[in-house]
Amino acid sequence: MIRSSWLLSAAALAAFSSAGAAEVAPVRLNQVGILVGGPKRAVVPNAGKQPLAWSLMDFDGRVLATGRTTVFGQDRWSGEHVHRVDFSRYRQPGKALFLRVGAAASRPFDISAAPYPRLPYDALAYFYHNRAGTPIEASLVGQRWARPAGHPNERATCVSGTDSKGNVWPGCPYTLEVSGGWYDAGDHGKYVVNAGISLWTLLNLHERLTASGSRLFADGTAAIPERGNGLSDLLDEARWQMDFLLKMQVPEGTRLRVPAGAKETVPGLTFSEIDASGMAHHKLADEKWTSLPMRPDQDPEKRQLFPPTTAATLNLAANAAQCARVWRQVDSAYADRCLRGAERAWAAAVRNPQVYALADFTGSGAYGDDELGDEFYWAAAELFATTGEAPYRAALQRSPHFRTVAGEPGWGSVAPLGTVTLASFPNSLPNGEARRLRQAVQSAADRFLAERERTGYLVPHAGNTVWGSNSNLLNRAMLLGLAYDFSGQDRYRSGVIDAMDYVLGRNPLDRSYVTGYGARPMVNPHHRFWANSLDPRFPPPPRGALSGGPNNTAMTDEVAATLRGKCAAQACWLDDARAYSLNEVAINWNAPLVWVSAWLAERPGERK
Ligand code: 9MR
Ligand code: 9MR
Repeated sequence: MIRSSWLLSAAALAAFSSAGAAEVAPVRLNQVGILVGGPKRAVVPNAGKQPLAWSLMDFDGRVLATGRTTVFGQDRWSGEHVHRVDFSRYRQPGKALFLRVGAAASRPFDISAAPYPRLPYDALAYFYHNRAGTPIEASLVGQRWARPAGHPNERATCVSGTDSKGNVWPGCPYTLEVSGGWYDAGDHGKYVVNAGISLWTLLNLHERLTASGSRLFADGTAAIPERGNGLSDLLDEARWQMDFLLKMQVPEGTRLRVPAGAKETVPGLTFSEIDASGMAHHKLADEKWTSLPMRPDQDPEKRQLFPPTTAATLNLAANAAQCARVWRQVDSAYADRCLRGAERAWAAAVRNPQVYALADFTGSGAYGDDELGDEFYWAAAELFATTGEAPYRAALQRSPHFRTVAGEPGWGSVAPLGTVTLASFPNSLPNGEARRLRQAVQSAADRFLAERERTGYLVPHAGNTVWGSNSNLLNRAMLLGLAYDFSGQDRYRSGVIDAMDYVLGRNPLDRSYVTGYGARPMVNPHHRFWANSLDPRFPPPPRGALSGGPNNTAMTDEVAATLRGKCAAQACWLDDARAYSLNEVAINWNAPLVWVSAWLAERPGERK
C-alpha cells in the first residue's frame, strides 16, 4: 500500500500531487492545511525503533526545518507502530511544502493563518441540504443538489397496533401538522431526542458568537432562503428546526395510554393512562425502512408519530428554553412562544418522569434512553439560565450532574450541555459557582489531553470507537475549546487542533472524514439522496459533511460486519454507502463540526 521509493524532486512531487493524490500517503497530516499559529504535527507508521531524520522542505527543495522523529512505538488504537514529527517551531506561512521523513515524503501542503475558512459555512450548509418540507433550491445549492420538497404539509397520527414484542399500542386521538425540521441522517426520520443536542450546539455557538461580537454567519453569508432578513444565518437555520420541535408537543388536555415506568420492551407491557399534555412525541418516521437511494419526496412509506417520551419532552424543554433566551432580543413574540413551550414541557416531564422510548417498530432509529437524570439536569439548567426561577435552580443544584463533567456530550448524555450553558452565560447562581463549573469543564478537558498522550496519532481519545465516533471526538474538541476560553491556556487549543487534524486526515486511514476537504475525502456516505455511488442519477455529497467515522464496537451493517475483529479501533471504517454503522452522516455529527470549525476560525493564533 505504501510506496517507499518516493523521491523528492519537485517533478516527482508534482506528478504525485496530480496523479497519485488518492493513494494512501506514508506521512499522515491534516490534508487540508496546517494552521500557522498552532501545533504542527505529522505521524508516520514505521517499524523502526530508532528516531528518523525529518526535514520540512519547500517546492524547490530548500530545507526550512529539520529534526528527528519521536518513536511512539506500537499504538493500540491505530494498530500501527508509529513515529511522530513535531515541526511546531516552524512558524512561517508557506505553500506546497512537504515533509520528508526517513525515506518517505508527504503530499504537498500549505501552512496558513486560515487553512479552511469556508468549513464553518460548508458544515452549516449540511442542515439546509437536509431540510424537510421545503424545496432545496438550485439557486442556493446548485443544480445537482436541488430537489423537490420532501414530506411537505406532513400530517401524522400515532403508531398503533402490534409491535415486534407483541404489545398493542393504542395510538393517539389526533393528527398533528409536523412539517419541516431536518432529516436526522441518511434516513428520513425526524427524532426529537437527537434534534436536541444538534440544535443546542448551533444555538450555543450563536450565543457565543453574539457575546463576542463575531461576524461569522452574519446575515447574507450563508446560502439559505432566509438570507437578507436581517438576522444571523446560523439563527435562521436553527429556527427551521425549532419551529418543527414546537409542533411535536402534545396538545393540552390529551390523555394517552403509555407503558409508564417500563424500561425495556418486553411482551406484556402494562399501559396506564396519563395526562400527556405538553410532552413531546419521540419521533416522526417511516413505517418501514426505505431502500437506498431514495429522494425524500419519493418516499412511499406511511409516516407515523411515535408516543411521547420523557426524554423527548426534556429535550424540547431545553431547546425551547434556549430559544426563549436567544430570540428575546430579535423576536420577542417567538421567545414568548418558546418559553411557554419549555415550561409546559418541563411540567409534563415532572408529572411523567418515566415514560421511556419503547415502541418497538421497524423503520426508524430507536434513540432509546432509560437514564434521564442528565436530561432533567440539562433542561433545568437551560430553564434556569433563561428565567432565573427558583424551582429550576433547586432541580439543577440537587442533581448529581451539577459541577461534574463525566465526559463529552452525546445525544443520550446531555448533562455537559447544561453545565456549559451555566458556565458560559451570566446567571444568578451564587458567586464562585461559574468558576467551579468552568473548572469541571477544564478537568474533563485535561483528561482528554492525558488520553491524547496515550495515542500514536495524538487524538484526544484513547479507546474503542463507537457509532459516530467522529462526533464524540468533536464534542471533546468543543469542551477543549471552552476550556481554552475559560482559562486562556494554549494546551487546550492544541487539543482542539489535534482533534481537527485527525478528522481532516491525520489518522491511520489517511482519510479526511469531511466531504470535499483534503486529498482523500470520504465520498460515499450512507445517505438516501447523496447516493451517487449507488445510482449515478443521484448526486455525490456536497462539501462539508462529516462521516460517522471508525466504529469497532457496533459493526452492525453488512459491510462493517466483514471487518469485525480485523481492524484496530481507528481503522474500522470503509467509505461505503451501505455501511451505515461506519459512514452515515447525521445532524448531531455535523453540528459539532460547525461549532469547532467556527471556534477555530475565530482563534487563529496562540495567546502567548
Ligand atoms: O438506513 C438506515 C440508517 O439510516 C440507520 O442509521 C440504520 C440503523 O438504525 O438503519 C438503516 O436501515 C437499515 C436497517 O436498519 C436494516 N435493513 C437495511 C436498512 C437500510 O440500509
Ligand atoms: O447515533 C446513533 C448511535 O449512537 C446508535 O448507536 C445507533 C444505533 O442505535 O443509532 C444512531 O443513530 C441513528 C438513528 O437511530 C437513525 N438515524 C441515523 C442515526 C445515525 O446513524
